[in-house]
Amino acid sequence: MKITAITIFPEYFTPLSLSLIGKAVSEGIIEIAISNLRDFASGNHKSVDDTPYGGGAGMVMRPDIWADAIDAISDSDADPNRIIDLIILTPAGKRFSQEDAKALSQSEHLLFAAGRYEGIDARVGEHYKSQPRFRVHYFSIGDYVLNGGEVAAIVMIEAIVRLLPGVLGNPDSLLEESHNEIGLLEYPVYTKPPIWRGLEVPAVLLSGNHGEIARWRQISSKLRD
Ligand code: 6GU
Repeated sequence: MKITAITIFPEYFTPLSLSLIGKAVSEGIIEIAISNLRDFASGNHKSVDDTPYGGGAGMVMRPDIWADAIDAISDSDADPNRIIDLIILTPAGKRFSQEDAKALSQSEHLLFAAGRYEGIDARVGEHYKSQPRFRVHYFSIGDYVLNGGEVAAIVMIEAIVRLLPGVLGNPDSLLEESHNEIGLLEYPVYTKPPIWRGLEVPAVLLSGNHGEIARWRQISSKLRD
């Protein structure tokens, strides 16, 4: 899977070289490229935004600069036939869910457009919707406002990449997650010591009775707040 992000703050994406995602990169399971939108701006100020038509506060990111950046990625794609899933991060987008992560984990090329300010000119998404090589998605990660799409893109990338074969150290973790219905949180977990600061591990977990343990976990995962 290829993952590209376009941003004016490439440094935001440095955590992707850590831990399991960094390992997935070095093992060739995924390839990550970060593109600096500013590289496609012109003039002394390299400005990427302008005032909104119709007035109002804040600035809007220019469609021409975004399209130059997106076209450069699509033109230089190692495989010119693969579909690009263009993901526009916006608090107005669809709330990103585990189901979306599963669907997007089938993609060959994810392109994250991380806007800042009041967002990206709406014609960018409209234009790429009419391009046969592109599928356009609008996603939000929750009902709060972030300063830009970068952190949201990282959240989505982590949720998607851990579903790819070979990324998780213990793939059984995925099986256990999928047994739990969506909205059902996992059960509380314990390890040694058996008594810590006066708090005991539930006795059933030390019983060795696998049926009882499974039942206890089922009930506890529903009760947890
Ligand atoms: Cl995708 N972008 C911004 N700016 N804020 C958000 C978000 C995205 N998702 C939740 N809040």
